[in-house]
Amino acid sequence: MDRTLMIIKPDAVAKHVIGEILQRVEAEGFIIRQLRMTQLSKEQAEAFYAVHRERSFFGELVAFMTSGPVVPMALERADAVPHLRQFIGATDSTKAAPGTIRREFGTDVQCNAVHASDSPENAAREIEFFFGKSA
Ligand code: 3AN
Repeated sequence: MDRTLMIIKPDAVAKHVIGEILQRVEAEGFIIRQLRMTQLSKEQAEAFYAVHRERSFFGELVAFMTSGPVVPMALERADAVPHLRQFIGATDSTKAAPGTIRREFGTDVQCNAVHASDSPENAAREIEFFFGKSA
């Protein structure tokens, strides 16, 4: 079994769809191993998204991710990283396939409801970021 990190972002938390998203994730066979609600500081959001530091949208991304609470979770499943990426859909919610979480619950390229790790290495780093080394 592999692990990945998913974050329910501030837009989806504000829309009160945490429960619906968790229901879909569990129905897809993911086991929730860790879960919490937290408010990211600017420093934490900048650290989490450090790989995007040079991107034009970095400031906006940090502002959005600190605009309200987020719900990070460690999920376990066979092929967890690629399976979750496929399941949530394309980055831009307007272009994500029908039925995917980003299409159903997101709005655009920034307010796209959820984050999912893009590699097993980043999944390990991101799970440690929110839940510590023992997770
Ligand atoms: P993904 O989350 O699908 O791996 P990335 O790694 O390209 O997408 O982008 C990281 C995050 O940055 C995305 N989840 C999205 O919220 C945000 N983002 C990407 N492109 C843009 C953009 N053009 N404008 C604003 N935010 C963006």
